[in-house]
Order: sequence, then C-alpha cells, then structure tokens
Amino acid sequence: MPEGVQSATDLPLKRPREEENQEANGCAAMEVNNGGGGGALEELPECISAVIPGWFSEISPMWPGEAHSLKVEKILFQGKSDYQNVLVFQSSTYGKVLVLDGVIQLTERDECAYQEMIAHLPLCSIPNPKKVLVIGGGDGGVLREVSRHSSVEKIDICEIDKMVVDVSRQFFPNVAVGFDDPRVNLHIGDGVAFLKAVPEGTYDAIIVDSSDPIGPAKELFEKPFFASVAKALRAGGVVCTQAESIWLHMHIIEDIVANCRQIFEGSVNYAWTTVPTYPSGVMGFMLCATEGPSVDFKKPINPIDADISHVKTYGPLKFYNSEIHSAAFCLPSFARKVIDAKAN
Ligand code: SPM
Repeated sequence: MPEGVQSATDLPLKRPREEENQEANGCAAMEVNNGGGGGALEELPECISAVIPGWFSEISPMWPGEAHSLKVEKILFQGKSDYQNVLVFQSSTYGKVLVLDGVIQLTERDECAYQEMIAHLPLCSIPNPKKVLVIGGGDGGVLREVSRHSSVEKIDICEIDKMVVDVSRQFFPNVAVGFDDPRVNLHIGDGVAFLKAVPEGTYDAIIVDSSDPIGPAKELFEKPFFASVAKALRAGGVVCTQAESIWLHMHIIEDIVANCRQIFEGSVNYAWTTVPTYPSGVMGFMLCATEGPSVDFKKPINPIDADISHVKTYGPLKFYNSEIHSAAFCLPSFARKVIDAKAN
C-alpha cells in the first residue's frame, strides 16, 4: 500500500468480485500514475490521471469526451469491496472526496447541494412524514438530512456495501453523523430484495440515493424497482430518486420518466440542482407520488427552514430553502420538451 494511504481497520483490501464488471466501472480504461499521494506508481488507483499527473480525472463511458479533474493532495484510502473500488483522497479545493468505481460520490465542499435537495424536496412536499426509507446512501449524508425532520419517527436505510458505511464513518464524520440518530435502522443488503420484502403501504417517503446505472446500482433505475417502490409507499406517499444530468443523460431520464409515468398514478416531476463536482455540474431528481392525497411537489407545504431542532447537531442548512425548492422544478426548454412529452 502506498505510503500515507490509510485503510479502515476492518476493511478488506482485496475483493472476490469477478472481473466481468471491470469494463463497466469507468476505471478500466485508465492508466495508473502518481497522484501526489506519495505512493508507488503501480499501486495507486486507476483513476488518478495519467494525463495530468497528481490529478484525479473522472473518465467514464457515461460522459464520453470529457473529464472533470481535481488536484489530489493525498490519497487517504483505497480498497476493493465485494461490489466496487472505493477511494478517498484529499483534494486541494473540495476537501475530502469519496469515489466509487472511479466516479465521485461526494466532496466535503459541495455534498450539501445533493444531500439536502434529495432529502428535503420529497419530505417538504408532504405533511408530517413519519416513516422514511433510504436505499443506498451508505455515506450517511441523506440520513443526516432526513433526521432534521422532527415529524419523522423511523428511518430505515438499506445499503449494499458495508465498506461505504465504514469508510464514511472514518473519513467523513460530518456526513456519517446521520447514522448516529436513534431513529435510524441500518440494513446491509440489496435494496431491490429489501423493498420486495417490505409490506405494502409502509413508508411515507422513499429516497433512492444511488450511484450511476452501471455497476451495482443498475437495477435501481429499472421499471420493476419503481413498481416495488410504489407498492412500499402509502397512498399519497412520495419517492425521490437520483436521476442524472439533463446535459448528459437525456435518454436515461426519458426512460425513467416513461417508467414512472406508468407506475405512479399521482404526480411525476423532474427537478435539478447544481453539484460542481458531478459531471456537467448538475444533478437531477425524479419525484413521484402514488395515488392518494394529492402532492404538488413545486409548492413545499412542510417547510424545514423553521425547524431548528438539529441546528446544534448538524449546523444550519447550507443549500436548501423553500425558494430553491420551487425553482428546482423549472427546467430549461430543451429538457422540459422531452420530459413533458414522456410525462403526459
Ligand atoms: N450520498 C451521496 C451519494 C451520491 N449518489 C449519487 C452519485 C452520482 C454520481 N454520478 C454523477 C453522475 C452525473 N450524471
């Protein structure tokens, strides 16, 4: 292991994973180079750029022809779980960065823009959410945001990869703090199987905080999964899923919208936010409601701005407010045309 690279005490550094996912994981085509982490050349992660030495470059078939780069100060952790490559590095401008299979999941500096929006867009759209399920989200950031809601009594989370939880606890304490809330029940396992076993009508809200639809999260973007989500929600319950970038993935978004339109008989909406370290700098969310008490996602009826109960623990919200909530549903014309066509 390169000098300066720390491994979480109980984290295996070798994985039994078959090599078949190598091509899909976004790292396979990349060369290894010294990322400034002080380690031996051949032992550094595949995603440290060979093009600009000492920089991490995010290259993937999901965004061909472009790569956002961050300067690496130090590699803090690299490991291989049963599901994916896990990397943590200290960047020079975005704090610590969590990378799965070569793709940035969060940085300390801009994680608020994603975690706050994926949690509060659904939870501020319904009155008194009580039971919430998070699928994925093993870093704990979405839990941190859900637990700001004082009406919530129970928060289940199903994350497939324990290494993500362990690494977050070790390197991102301000994100993993979400696990410390006594309302949280952590299940390590497959979110698809977990949902299938959930009794009908259990949750008020389900949040799907997944990685991209290549690798372990692929099924979370497919129609049978959305059907399981709808079944697990109460009448008028809501789901918010990570739904990619309007600049890069309109074809994926079109499919998600079309699937959701068939499954969810309440409303189906697309919203977006800015996340500077995600490809194209934007990230979208699919927000749907089951048939029942109507939900108008564009008009938050359960504002969190006034709820100060967790300010002492977590600090104030950094990104979300009621104005940005409503604005998130305003789409550029090119996106609106495609999404409205599929949604109606
Ligand atoms: N809790 C944070 C986990 C982040 N989950 C979403 C990560 C998405 C990364 N890829 C972005 C690609 C943009 N199209």
